Amino acid sequence: MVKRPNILLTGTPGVGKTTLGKELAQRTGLTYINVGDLAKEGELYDGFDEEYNCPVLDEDRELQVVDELEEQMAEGGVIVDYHGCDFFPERWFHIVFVLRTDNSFLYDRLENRGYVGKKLQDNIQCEIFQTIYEEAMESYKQEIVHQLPSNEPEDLERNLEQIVQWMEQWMKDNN
Ligand code: DAT
Repeated sequence: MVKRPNILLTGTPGVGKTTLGKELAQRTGLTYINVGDLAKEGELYDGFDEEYNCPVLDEDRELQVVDELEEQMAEGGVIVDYHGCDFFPERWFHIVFVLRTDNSFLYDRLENRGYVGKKLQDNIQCEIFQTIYEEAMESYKQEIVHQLPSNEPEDLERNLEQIVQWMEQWMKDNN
C-alpha cells in the first residue's frame, strides 16, 4: 500500500486551519479530521465553560480522542485540525504547520464569529504570545514545525501549493 503522511494543522482559533485543511484534503485526497468537532460529536468534552463560552476538553477526554484516532493515524494520510497540539502522540505527525494571523485580521475574524469580551481578548493574546507555536516547538521535533502566514487569500493559495509540493516529495521519498 502507498504510504501517505499525516499532517497537523494547529494555531489559535480563527487563523484558518479549517479552511486550509478542507481545501488541502480536496487537492490531495487525504482525510481531514477536525478534532474539535470530533470531540463534540462523541461528547468528549468535559463540560461547557460559561466564561469563555466554549466546550472544555479535559485530560481524560483528550486520551479518548487519541484512542479513537490511533488506528487511522497508523494508516497515514490524515490531516488533523486542532487549536492545541501537546496531547497528540509525537509519532503521529510527519509535519506540523502552525498558522499565524496578524492581530487586525484575527480580531475581525473572531468578532465575525461572535466572540466578545474576555474570550475575544484571550484568543488575541494567545496569538500575540505565540502560545500554540511554542506548544508545537515543545511537543515535536523543531525541524518538522513550520509557521505559515494566514492573513489573506493569497496566503491560503501559497500555503496549499507549498504543502502539496512537500507531500509529493514525501511520497517519492517514502514509497
Ligand atoms: P480556524 O479553523 O483556525 O478556526 P477558519 O478556517 O474557520 O479558522 O477561518 C476563520 C475565518 O477566516 C473564516 O471566515 C475564513 C477566514 N480565512 C481563513 N483563512 C484565510 C485567509 N488566508 N485569508 C483570508 N481569510 C481567511
